[in-house]
Amino acid sequence: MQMTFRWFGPNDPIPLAHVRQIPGVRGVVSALYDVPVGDVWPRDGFSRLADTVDAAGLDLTVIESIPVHEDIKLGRPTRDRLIARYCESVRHMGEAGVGVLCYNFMPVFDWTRTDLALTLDDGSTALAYDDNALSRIDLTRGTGDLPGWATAYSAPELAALLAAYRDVSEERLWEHLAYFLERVVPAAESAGVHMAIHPDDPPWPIFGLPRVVTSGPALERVVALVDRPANGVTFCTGSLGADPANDLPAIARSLGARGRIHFAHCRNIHITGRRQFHEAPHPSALGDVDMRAVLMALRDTGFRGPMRPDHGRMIWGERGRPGYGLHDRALGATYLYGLWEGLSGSPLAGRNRNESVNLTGP
Ligand code: DNO
Repeated sequence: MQMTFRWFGPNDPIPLAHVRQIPGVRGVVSALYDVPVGDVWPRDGFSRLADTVDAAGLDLTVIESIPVHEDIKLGRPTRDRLIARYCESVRHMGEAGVGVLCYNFMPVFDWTRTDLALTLDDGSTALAYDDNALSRIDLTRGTGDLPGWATAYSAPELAALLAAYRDVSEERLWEHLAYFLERVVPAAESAGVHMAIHPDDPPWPIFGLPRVVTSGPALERVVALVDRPANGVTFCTGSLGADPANDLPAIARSLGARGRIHFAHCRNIHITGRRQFHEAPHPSALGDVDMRAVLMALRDTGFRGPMRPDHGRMIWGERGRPGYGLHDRALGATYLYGLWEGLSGSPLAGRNRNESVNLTGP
């Protein structure tokens, strides 16, 4: 296992120098933030990013994410050209030496929350979701700058997209995902890149849009669409864990045993009602995700990939990008690192990246 931390590039208020000081963190998860969706991500862009991260004493380990253009998810005729460009981007990241790509196949919206700063009992604030509150959001006004919505659409653009998805049933969306993977996975394989689909967050349809990557069986179906090691998943405890029907350790064991977990996002959540939850501190006892059981499953199945603490709360008066402050994520990283060390039964080697490391333990 390699502990990593997400960094939003030079505009991230958290400097890499601070990331470097988090105990155990050696890798960075990042992306190019200035490439329009659908364009090729240039090789030199990846190399520059890798050099910046390297200069800070860290490794660029994961690209999260190269967004999948809506035309691909909609199965429009333009998809062939867009998929060819996607393959080129994947080749470029491989050439720059980055081996894991986290991406998602959620129509229109990426991760979605209805409250960015719910105050918890201890005075910290956390991201929260409530299906009733979602139903009160008026999409006729566009997406505005609401949380998690990587692309902000104008009201007419959004209306057109939502209308286009009315013809896309869940089965159609599966077909479009298969079409995409049949073309991208071979390119990834030859570029030395592992594809790691991120589960839908939350794991149910929102705004009447189909969402299919929501459960263990769905993830099994994804990896079977193109049955190659390069076609794997991001195991996200917070996304999958929002549905109490998902048995996280069992899902991790099944996919992990076949070497299909290429990246782990670890985050705890507390379920407060039907389709209602808020994010919680990382330790098992403080939410509904049994983090210890999940990490045990990953460890038992020989997980060697990158892991990152996913969202954190805002604590100690920190202000910043919702879910992506420094303090609580750093605490999460340290907790996860210690938990892994405890489960491994021996100290984790590697004080810095130049020393030999054996993070999988005995
Ligand atoms: C949220 C993230 C997601 C993730 C994408 C991957 O914080 O986990 O936005 O990056 O869904 O494509």
